[in-house]
Amino acid sequence: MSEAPKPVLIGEKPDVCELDRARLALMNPQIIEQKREERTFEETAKPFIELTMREGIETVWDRFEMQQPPCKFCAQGLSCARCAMGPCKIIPPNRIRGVCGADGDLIVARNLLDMIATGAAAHSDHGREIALTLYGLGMGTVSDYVISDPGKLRRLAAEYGIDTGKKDEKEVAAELGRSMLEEFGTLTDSLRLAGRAPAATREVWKNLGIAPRGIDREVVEAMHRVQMGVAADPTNTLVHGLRTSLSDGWGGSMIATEISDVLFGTPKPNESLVNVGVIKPAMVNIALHGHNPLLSEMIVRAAADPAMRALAEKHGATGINLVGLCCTGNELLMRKGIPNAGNHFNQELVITTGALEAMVVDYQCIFPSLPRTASCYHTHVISTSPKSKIPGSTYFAFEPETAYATAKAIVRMAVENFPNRKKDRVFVPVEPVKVMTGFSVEAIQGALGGTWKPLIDLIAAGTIRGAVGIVGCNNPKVKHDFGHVTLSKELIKRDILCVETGCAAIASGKAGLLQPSAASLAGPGLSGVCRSLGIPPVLHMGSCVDNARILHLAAELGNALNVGIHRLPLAGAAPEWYSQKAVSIGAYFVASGVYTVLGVMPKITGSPAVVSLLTEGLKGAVHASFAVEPDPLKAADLIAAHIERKRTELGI
Ligand code: XCC
Ligand code: SF4
Repeated sequence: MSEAPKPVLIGEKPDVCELDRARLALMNPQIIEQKREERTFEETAKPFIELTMREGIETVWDRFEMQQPPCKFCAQGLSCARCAMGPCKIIPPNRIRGVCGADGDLIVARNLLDMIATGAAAHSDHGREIALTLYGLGMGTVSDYVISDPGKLRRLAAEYGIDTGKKDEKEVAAELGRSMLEEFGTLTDSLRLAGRAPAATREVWKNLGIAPRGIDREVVEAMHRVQMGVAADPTNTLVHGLRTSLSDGWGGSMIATEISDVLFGTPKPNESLVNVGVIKPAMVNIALHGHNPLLSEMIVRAAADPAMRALAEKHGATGINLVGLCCTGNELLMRKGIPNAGNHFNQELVITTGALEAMVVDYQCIFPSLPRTASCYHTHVISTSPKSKIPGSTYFAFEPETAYATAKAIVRMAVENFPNRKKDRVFVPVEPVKVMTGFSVEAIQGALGGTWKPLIDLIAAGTIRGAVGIVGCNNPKVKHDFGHVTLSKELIKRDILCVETGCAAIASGKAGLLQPSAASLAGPGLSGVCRSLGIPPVLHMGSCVDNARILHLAAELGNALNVGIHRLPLAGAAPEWYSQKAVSIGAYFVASGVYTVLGVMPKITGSPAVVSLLTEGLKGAVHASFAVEPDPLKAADLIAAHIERKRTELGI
């Protein structure tokens, strides 16, 4: 047995001193009450937000206030700091070009392409790590993971044209892993899973020249184009943005989703609990935050080890309680029914329970200031990705080859932290909410009896008017969860089925919309369908890479009807998006033919030309466009009107 993996402290442990906190603490109960109501729509988050204000524990909302007012040129996308001749800002009437000669339209377009490429890279690099693990498993260099869904492994291999006939599981895993990894830099100029899209949708891509040619290639080309002296035309620049996003949605993200199912199981409907109330004061609590299930699934296994349970008991705890956050939390919730402590803006609040022994993170959406927050308590922030070594955290290098040993060392560190808890600061005054999740494409089809016909019939009959993918984050520009919950409620009321992922899905969970009983909030058609199938009117389809499941579902419906995705009564929405990843998601929805409504204005208003391209011009190219509508009720109107238009065009 080799030695247990040793952690290192990254930089220094921060120590947020009493003085810092006293400076931030609010005294006036009226102001506290007012801010508490302004900051969140989630009732169960309010006591924690109130505590942070009383105790001067800095949160995302405080930092947002500190940043006000923002630079208005940057807010419009009119600033550029790409090269050393700048930084430049477009301030008419005199400063109308950057030093290089780029005008406002180009600067806005380049900035947007940069955002798409960043988001696509994040999703796809995550997908690469999953594919590498599958490959390693097949080749025998990785032994801590198993094939949990061998049927799906073989189905995917067949999709990749691999002859699986006499091959054993490992050989198939190696071949499929290699085929997928090759798609990151393929010479074939095509991606296999993009072949799932209906022929008419692929035809649109071909005609516009945006069929993705390789996963890394489109991102690299995007980076090339934003180098000074390459991109010069805003339209040409943004058309490549669409191509880049397609390489994420139908490439990197789809690989991440499909192979995570192969390794950890394809989700099936299951029940669990959400919100910060999932923290159990008598137990060792470990929060798993970030995105890649390679880490979180292994922690689940390590925490189930009887030796770890015994150690927890030795330290006076009744056991080990794992809870998820954000998207890795969604992965665990979907596949294992592991409770979820909340979405993006719950990440700091869960620390203020005073009962969190460790926050284990990999990457994406993790506030770099979490170690500061944790330093107000006994909580360890444990980072694990060489791509995201967070100053003030304890770092374990997590690799698939040594995954289990590392996961055990992490769990041990959390358990040994239990005695350091200050009992008088434990604060969990809320009860968790029940949720039903696990709606993979396979699970939805299964619930319908194995074919899409019942769903298509329901849509054709108008019992269900259409479906909307509600996705994305939290953003302090929107009251936490207000956009997600209000929009979801309004759409189900109009008999529009909601399929959700990411932080949007968790928001709906906290608001009780992921329970079969929420059918009572739906219109007469949708509620009847939900009651007969025993499902909620809002279906949780997973993490943000699992938006690939929404694409897959749309493709299945399009293929069943032999029409392009753009002809279906579907829409997308990202009411509280913040992340570059969300921009990539929005772009691949639109590029795939799905009208998408954003609740937060992207930084594009400095260019009327870019605004008009995205909201109008794209219709002529991909038969879909973006809209921006901060009011979720008005967004529901836009979406409902779009769905009705699509229905009329289809003659239903
Ligand atoms: Fe991040 Fe994925 Fe956004 Fe949530 S929804 S804030 S990207 S965790 Ni993905
Ligand atoms: Fe300025 Fe052009 Fe350099 Fe941007 S690329 S910083 S606009 S000179």
